[in-house]
Amino acid sequence: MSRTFVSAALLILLSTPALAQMRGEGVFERSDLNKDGTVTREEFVAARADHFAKLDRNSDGYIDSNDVPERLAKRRKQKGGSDGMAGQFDADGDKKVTKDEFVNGPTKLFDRADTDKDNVLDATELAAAKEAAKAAGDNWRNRKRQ
Ligand SMILES: [Ca+2]
Ligand SMILES: [Ca+2]
Ligand SMILES: [Ca+2]
Repeated sequence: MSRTFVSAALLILLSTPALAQMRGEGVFERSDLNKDGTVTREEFVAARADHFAKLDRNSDGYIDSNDVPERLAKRRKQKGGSDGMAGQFDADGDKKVTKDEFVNGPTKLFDRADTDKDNVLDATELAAAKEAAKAAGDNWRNRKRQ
């Protein structure tokens, strides 16, 4: 009974958009702006502007530690990451990520998914990326359980 409750609670937690975003799930679906089933690099970058607005939870024009839920920040530290967004996107090192820095930032997620390097994620590549994100999530869940 309590075990079921815990699993259900965990499932809800893991389905929250913020957590899903951190794992890269759903990012590409949302990036397919013209809904043709593929995501070009242009679409991916354009979708970031929208993505930024969601991450900037207090709408002050920056993504900084105030916008990162504490439990996510902790999880990143445990994984040996730096202070989250700052490391990857903070081009001028002021610990804040502006919209410009975010939109023009590295596209690691895209690069990793674009296995044939043609700057377009086709259906096969999108499916593979989704599987990889799911596997990463499962790994994390399994580790938590041990
Ligand atoms: Ca598209
Ligand atoms: Ca900055
Ligand atoms: Ca490709």
